[in-house]
Amino acid sequence: MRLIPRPGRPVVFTAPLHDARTATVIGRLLGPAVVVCFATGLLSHVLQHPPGLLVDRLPSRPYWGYRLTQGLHVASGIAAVPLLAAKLWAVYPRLFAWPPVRSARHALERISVAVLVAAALFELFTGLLNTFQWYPWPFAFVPVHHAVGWLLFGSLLLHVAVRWPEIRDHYTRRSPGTLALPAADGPDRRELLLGVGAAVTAVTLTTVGQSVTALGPLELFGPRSPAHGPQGLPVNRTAAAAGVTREALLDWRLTVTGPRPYTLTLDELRAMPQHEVTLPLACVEGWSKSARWTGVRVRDLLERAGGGPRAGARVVSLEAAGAYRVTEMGRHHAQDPLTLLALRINGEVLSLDHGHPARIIAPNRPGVLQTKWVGRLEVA
Ligand SMILES: Nc1nc2c(c(=O)[nH]1)N[C@H]1C(S)=C(S)[C@@H](COP(=O)(O)O)O[C@H]1N2
Ligand SMILES: [Mo]
Repeated sequence: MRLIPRPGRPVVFTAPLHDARTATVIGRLLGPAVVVCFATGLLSHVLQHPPGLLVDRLPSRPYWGYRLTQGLHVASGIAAVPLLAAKLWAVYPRLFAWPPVRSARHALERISVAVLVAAALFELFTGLLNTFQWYPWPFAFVPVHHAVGWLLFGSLLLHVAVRWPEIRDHYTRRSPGTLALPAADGPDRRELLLGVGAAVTAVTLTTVGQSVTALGPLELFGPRSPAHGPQGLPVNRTAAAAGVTREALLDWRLTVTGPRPYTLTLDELRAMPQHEVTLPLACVEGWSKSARWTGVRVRDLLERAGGGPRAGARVVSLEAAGAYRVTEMGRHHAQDPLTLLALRINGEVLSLDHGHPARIIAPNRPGVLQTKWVGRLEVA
């Protein structure tokens, strides 16, 4: 790249890699990554905070659905990091465009690009730190990450609309850049794109093992390797962090409320028909891991309390406080034969950190809703 500085004048960039074609080629990869990330993020948000009307409509199948979509959310976000870096590098000379504002339309366009860039940087930064459970900011992660996601998506749509002529020319190969610079497709750009491709492949392969078990051995940077943790599964919130102690569980009873409320001791629960399911725990933060769970079907517990065949449930944890102490379970999940109040994991009694004495495990459900240390089930 050649810089031609002139006193009192803007810097001029003449390298072909900073042309519209490079920006478009990278945008063609970055755009879909952002769209996949946005769509899967929105889905995750709806599953975690379903609007009242939706609770009973959320499907419990395919059982691996959330593992796939949340794995895609985190993987597309991670892949977008090198893509965004390359894109910003390709277009940053435009920051120095002269004159900085040519017209009202131009000013608006520059503002919209500023919003787009800021929102994209913010989403990737906060999302990435969230996968490490690191929150060095004064706001709540979930609502802000969600709101800025909409801002990012909206400004992306606007950007594509404004830039449509260049994008269309790129596809129809009538790009003025290509005509004016016949060498623009030379090794320069190819090398840049190969480099970007290699970076995307590297960050994906070294992190995706956190949700794709077969690629686990390649996982270097996934923040919480699914391979580690007691009983073959990582722990997100420990019993100590949740304030749940062994003493508090000494006279534990499961309370089930409904038309015919009852309570059960752990021995009574163990005496009920036990079922075994293999289901993944898929954390919103990107890791997931399958385990063998044994316990009592939630629908059997609800039915015994007088819940009909369409009953949903409310699950209440013993944990004193915390965003996920109480969760709603729609009827498709509550009635699914795979949904258990699990007492055992991989053949062992649940450890305290995994939710002893009883926890929820349900198909196609975010990890945050797989409530641990369950104390009460309510027919809803
Ligand atoms: N009561 C309660 N249950 C909870 C949580 C919690 O904070 N409190 N964390 C959830 C989250 S975020 C995840 S990913 C899973 C993790 O389960 P594990 O620690 O057994 O792997 O438990 C869920 N169950
Ligand atoms: Mo989680």
